Amino acid sequence: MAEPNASVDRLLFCSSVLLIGVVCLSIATVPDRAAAVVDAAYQWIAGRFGLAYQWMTIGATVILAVLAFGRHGKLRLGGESSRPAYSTWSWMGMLFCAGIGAGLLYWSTIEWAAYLDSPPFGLAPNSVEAWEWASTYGIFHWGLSAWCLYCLPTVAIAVPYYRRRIPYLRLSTSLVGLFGDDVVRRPLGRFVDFVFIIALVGGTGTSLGLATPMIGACISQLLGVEEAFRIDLGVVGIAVILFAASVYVGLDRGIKRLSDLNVGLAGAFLLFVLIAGPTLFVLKVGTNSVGLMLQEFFRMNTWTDPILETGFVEDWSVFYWAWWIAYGPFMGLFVTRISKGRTLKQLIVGMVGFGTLGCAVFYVVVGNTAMWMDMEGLVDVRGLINQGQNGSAIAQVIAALPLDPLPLIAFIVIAWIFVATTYDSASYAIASSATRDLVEGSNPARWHRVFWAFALAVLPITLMILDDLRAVKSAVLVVSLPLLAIGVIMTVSLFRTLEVNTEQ
Ligand code: NM2
Repeated sequence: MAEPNASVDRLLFCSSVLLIGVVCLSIATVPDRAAAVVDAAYQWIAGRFGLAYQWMTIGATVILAVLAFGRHGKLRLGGESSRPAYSTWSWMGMLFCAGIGAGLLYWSTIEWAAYLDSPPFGLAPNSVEAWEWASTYGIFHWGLSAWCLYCLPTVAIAVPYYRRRIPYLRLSTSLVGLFGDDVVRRPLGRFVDFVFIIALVGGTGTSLGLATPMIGACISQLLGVEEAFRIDLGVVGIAVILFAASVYVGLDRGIKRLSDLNVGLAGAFLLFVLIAGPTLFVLKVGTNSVGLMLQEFFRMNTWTDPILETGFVEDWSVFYWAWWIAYGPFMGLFVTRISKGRTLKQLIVGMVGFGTLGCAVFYVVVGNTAMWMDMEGLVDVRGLINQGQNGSAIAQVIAALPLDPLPLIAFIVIAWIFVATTYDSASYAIASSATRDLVEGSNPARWHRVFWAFALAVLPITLMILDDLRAVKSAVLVVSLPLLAIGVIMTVSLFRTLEVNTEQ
């Protein structure tokens, strides 16, 4: 139920809507110039700030390890006597589905193929090492370090929210340790919340910008028709209806149910692919990749490619870290909302552990099956990727599974639900941030939640007009940049809050 006095924060609402409108209109009216600008922005940010993204990731991992296993690990959110509101299973499902969208389906199927021609560490393209690393690097990009980028803002928001009983669930809540409880109302706090909204619009823009052509290609494959922009528009339309309905219904009835369904369907799909596909090959390559990743974990985190400068780090690791960072505060708000009653250690270990595991399973099962199909000459995945036909590559891999067209139909449905479960919680989080005086346990107005569900679809549609993967990837790089600075301030603030609370 919406609080009677929970009114929309007009300044935040209008400035965000205005900025999104101006950006989308500019892209739509001069797409060629926009594509060039966006490309230049990517190069500039990745080139100059790439190292900062890498350090942010390393820093988040170290800090979370200290917090989980240090003396603060026992701190219980919501007070000693509070108990978790959701079962661990639902909690994990909800947080996984919120933070992971169809991007996982997209990249887990084809990321390895993109790495073969330009492998990491200066390895020879298509060499044995290049193949082994190709199926490993994706697991890293969706692994422990990445989940720490989700978990740090969660802890930074959850601790002051529950310990200091800050009545607002916003990114600016994380700053109260340094700037006082009323920072959420002051210009600094409102600016931070504005950055949050824009970051999330950009982050989700990349997600739907990738997912739509993928689902569109799967539908074309299913119906045996040419890929077309109108199919993609239909795909977005159905996705919007799904997540608008879910966020309209609300957190427990809509978002939770859809997440539970999503986990069940995705689990069944993975099991099917594992059994129906080349099981032994998948397990062997998977085991090999996990070992390689564990052994080279520090190397991957700190590899800056200073001598060869192949561009691998900027094109992939930095892009991914930026994408995770853009989603980070949103995950922070959402997971804070559902984590009352859990200790910090449970929160950190559960979120990072389960998230890493869930993503790794996708990469191992789906990615290695696709790799096997390419090796056996069943689907020319690498050829299609080199021609930029990523969506068709994914559709053909799924269509080549036994019992066609059932897996393809299941894949389309799962992809849609994955999109919906990310976007419904994203709309919810933005609406919460742009609402004044939203007290603990209450919800932003329905029309407001649904408005954001629709607004979130505008940028991806515009990006699709550009039809350029670089442009889609650039959205996250641009929007996540200010979050690097906010991330540092937020962390210092977190430690202040923890110290003060321990002294009391
Ligand atoms: N992350 C997890 O589409 C998606 O999967 C959304 C992407 C940030 C790389 C999340």
